[in-house]
Amino acid sequence: MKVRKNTLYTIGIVLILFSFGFLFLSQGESNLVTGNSILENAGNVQIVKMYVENGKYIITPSEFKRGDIVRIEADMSKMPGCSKSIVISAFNIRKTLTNTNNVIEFKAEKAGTFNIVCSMNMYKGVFTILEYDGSKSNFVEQASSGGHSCGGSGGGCGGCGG
Ligand SMILES: [Cu+2]
Repeated sequence: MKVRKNTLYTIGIVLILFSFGFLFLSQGESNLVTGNSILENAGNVQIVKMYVENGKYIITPSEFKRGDIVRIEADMSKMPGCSKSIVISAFNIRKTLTNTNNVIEFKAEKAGTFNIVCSMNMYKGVFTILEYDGSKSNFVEQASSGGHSCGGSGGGCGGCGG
């Protein structure tokens, strides 16, 4: 009788331990789900592809939604010369892309049409951030007048590759 009772206790304790184990496991899973919703709170991540063609930054898609996290991934095989040196002044971004660091991320915290240029203002492109409701803002950032233009008399930073 006494042995049987102990065996039952042992089985009981093992079962309880297992239950705790499962509780911890399921807790871990629900934490993962929580992690996802934290990302959602930070903003939807919009993946954007970018390369240079005829002296221009081609950005696909070129329209994002306000509040999104914009993640620009550059195709470095199509980023000639100083086009790698990116300036998005509206979002205080200055970054020189490399083969091992070809991503620019920022939060689309204001709506409008904005410029992306190379550090010498040679290569140019635009992108648009739509309002929260998907409508288009009237704001258009004025292009800087400085620097060279591609196809003109030529700049001193590696030329405008096609
Ligand atoms: Cu340049």
